Amino acid sequence: MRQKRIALINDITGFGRCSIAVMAPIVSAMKIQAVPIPTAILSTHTQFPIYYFDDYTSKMSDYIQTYKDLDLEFDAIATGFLGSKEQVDIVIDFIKTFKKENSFVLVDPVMGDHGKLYTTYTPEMCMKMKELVKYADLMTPNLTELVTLVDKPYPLKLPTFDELEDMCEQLSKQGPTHIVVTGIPFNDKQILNFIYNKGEDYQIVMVDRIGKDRCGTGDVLASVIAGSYLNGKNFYQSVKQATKFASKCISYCEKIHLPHYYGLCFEEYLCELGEGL
Ligand code: PXL
Repeated sequence: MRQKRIALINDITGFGRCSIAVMAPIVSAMKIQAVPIPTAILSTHTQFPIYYFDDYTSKMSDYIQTYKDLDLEFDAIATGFLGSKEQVDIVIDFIKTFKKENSFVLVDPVMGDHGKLYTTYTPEMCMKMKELVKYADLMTPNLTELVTLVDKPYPLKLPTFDELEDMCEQLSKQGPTHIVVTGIPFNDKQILNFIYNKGEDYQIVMVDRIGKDRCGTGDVLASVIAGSYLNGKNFYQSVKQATKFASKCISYCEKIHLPHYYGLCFEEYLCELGEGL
């Protein structure tokens, strides 16, 4: 017997609480071994006015080769921020090598937010991201990422549930069985998370809107979902746990007036993630 193990293919960012710096402690708290595979190394994330960005593309294949030589096994693979279009091919090769019958792939298509793509995101990267979708079992796009992946413009008003379902169905036809569209602004007081499970009715998880949007929320959600799903919960339960945990962290950030781009103070509640496992 061994512990569950997840490969985290994502960037390492020093300050700002995103990606591996968030995902590794969160899944570890859920008693899962985290194996970081860096895509880039940044001093702060790209929402800061300045950041140092070291693209890791040219090193990734050698880094991964040792895992191939060691015949390592992973129960899950979670991908996030990718620093170049070549990385998508490296990630696809990783999935082809390491995904086993009982393992799953979670793709968080970190591309943009609020209707805009991140500055590091080129049109070629968008095209490549569509290739990665084919290998996903679970996906956690926000609305900006969902519309980009299904070639729709960012909507001027809140899409209807039927429209969301149609877009998810279109995305699901390319790969993922389970999709949660995270952080959709529903009204002044609430945020909608729209869950699509292939062949089933959609589900909704509403959460209170607490202050303004915070960078890194998607990373916290994706890690709790990955950890919870790997620990045997179903997708809905995993999303529920993730949104509840993120809300708690966001409330704390508001309480201490943390700047919105400093990420979520997940450390405050990390121990609670291991309870009841
Ligand atoms: O939280 C998503 C994210 C991850 N990694 C980097 C980012 C961002 C969002 O801006 O800049 C480097």
